[in-house]
Amino acid sequence: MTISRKELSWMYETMYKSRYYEDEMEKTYTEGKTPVFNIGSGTVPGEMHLSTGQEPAAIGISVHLRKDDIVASPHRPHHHAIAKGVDLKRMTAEIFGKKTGLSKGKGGHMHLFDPAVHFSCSGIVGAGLPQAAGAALAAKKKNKDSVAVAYIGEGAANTGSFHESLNLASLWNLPYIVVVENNSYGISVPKSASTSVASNDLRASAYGDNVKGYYVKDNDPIAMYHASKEAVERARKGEGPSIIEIETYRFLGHFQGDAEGYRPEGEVEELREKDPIPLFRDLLMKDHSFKEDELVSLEEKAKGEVDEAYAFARESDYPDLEEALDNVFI
Ligand SMILES: Cc1ncc(C[n+]2csc(CCOP(=O)(O)OP(=O)(O)O)c2C)c(N)n1
Ligand SMILES: [Mg+2]
Repeated sequence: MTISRKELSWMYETMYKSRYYEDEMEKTYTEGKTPVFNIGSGTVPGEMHLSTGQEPAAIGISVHLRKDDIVASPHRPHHHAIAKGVDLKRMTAEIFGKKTGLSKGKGGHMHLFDPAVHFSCSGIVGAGLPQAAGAALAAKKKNKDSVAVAYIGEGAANTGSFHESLNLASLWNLPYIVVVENNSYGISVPKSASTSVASNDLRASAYGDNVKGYYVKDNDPIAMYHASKEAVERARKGEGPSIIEIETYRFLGHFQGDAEGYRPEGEVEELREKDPIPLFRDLLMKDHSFKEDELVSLEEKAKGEVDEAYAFARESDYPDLEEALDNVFI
């Protein structure tokens, strides 16, 4: 099964865009928070969970998704949002707390919501699982062939909502896909200390014959493409839910400011040697006849879009004090 040149271009450009976005966010986040770290101050107030290194998980499935497919993402959402086509300017403004943001600056980085592309995320671990299952049920009841994807971390696979959602998704044969990003840690807890199975795709067999499990190793965007293609096609044809676990790498801390005392020495350096973006770039040149200037122009396009989004967020106004209690539950 070959991947078209158009798909490969999109995958490279989107992975690059996501990485450049996160690199910019990493720098921007420290503005106004030094010399004494105050989480509520600076250009980007609040907690920050970056997805640097985890790009293949989002890009490998999103290449198969349509605008009307539904995505529910957790607290580490930027790569998923970028891959789903969330409005980058309004997303960045939201993260900066500006009034031009997706939710007028009141949601922040863990609560991005863009109904135009059916994207949402939540800071509550496991919350997206039943939400996406509900969206899958709605699609089925409306006789649409759209699919719903819940992205979770491997830590969230041990929450009750994983079991409840997959049980009903199987029983009702929903177009539902759970992507488990195994980045080896839930905050500081290694997977080996939290999870009884070797990988979460093995749990598929617990929910019935219509649930299929896929395991993607080595943070490989091409393997993620193939597993996801099959899972999305199965879901669209009404053949049932899937669980895809991808072995991925978190290059940074759980959150920005994490001292990472739980990491074995040299781990991050080792992971960075397997950075999926330069590896994918080399592969495109070696096996798919991409030329250097073609890749540079995709990179420039991606950077331009991200730079524009950050400029838009910086130039936007903060909400007025009088708006503080509008559109919130009190
Ligand atoms: C219901 C709930 N419990 C606990 C937390 C605190 N918390 C935030 S992230 C996290 C760990 C998540 O680990 P994982 O699912 O592997 O995702 P990762 O951070 O590795 O992407 C926890 C326990 C929370 N936000 N929500
Ligand atoms: Mg994790």
